[in-house]
Amino acid sequence: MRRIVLNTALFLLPTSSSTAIAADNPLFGACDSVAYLAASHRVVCLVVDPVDRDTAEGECVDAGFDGLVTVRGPRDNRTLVRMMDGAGMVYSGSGYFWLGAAESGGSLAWDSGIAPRYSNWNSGEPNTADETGVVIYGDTYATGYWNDFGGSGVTDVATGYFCESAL
Ligand SMILES: [Ca+2]
Repeated sequence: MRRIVLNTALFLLPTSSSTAIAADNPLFGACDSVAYLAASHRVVCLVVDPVDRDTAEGECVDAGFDGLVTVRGPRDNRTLVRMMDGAGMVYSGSGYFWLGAAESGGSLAWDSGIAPRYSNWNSGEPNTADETGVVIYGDTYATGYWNDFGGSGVTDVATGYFCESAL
C-alpha cells in the first residue's frame, strides 16, 4: 500500500486549460498519471497500487481528493484510457482500476451522487450479484470497458485506482 501526498496548491491551478497536466508535476506525489477534465473542472489521478476498493477510496480521500472517479461520459472514459496508456498500463495482462461506482442488479450508483447517464460495460458484464464494485480495464483484452468486481467490504484487489477532485 502506498500513501499519496498531494499538495493543496494543486487547487490553485488554472481551470481554463483543457490540456492534460504534466504527469511529472511534483505536486502530484504518487500519481502515475494526472489529467484535467475541463468540462467538469475536475482533476483525475491514476495510482497504480494493488488495493481493494475501500482502501483505494480511503487513500484518495486521505490525499485530499473527493474520492474515486466518476465517469460522466465517453470523453471521461477516453481520458482514463489515455491515462492508463500514458502510465504503461495498456497491454495484455495489465489489469484493471477502480472507479467510484457501486453496481447492483445492473444499475450504477456513482459515489459522487451524479446521476448515471453513461456506462461502458464489457461484453457479458455486469455478471455477478456479489460483485458490487466497478473497474475499468487497461488490459488489451477489453481496454476501456468496465467490469463489476469486488466492492465495498470485499478484499478483491484491483491493479490500482482513479481519484478525482473538483477544482
Ligand atoms: Ca464481473
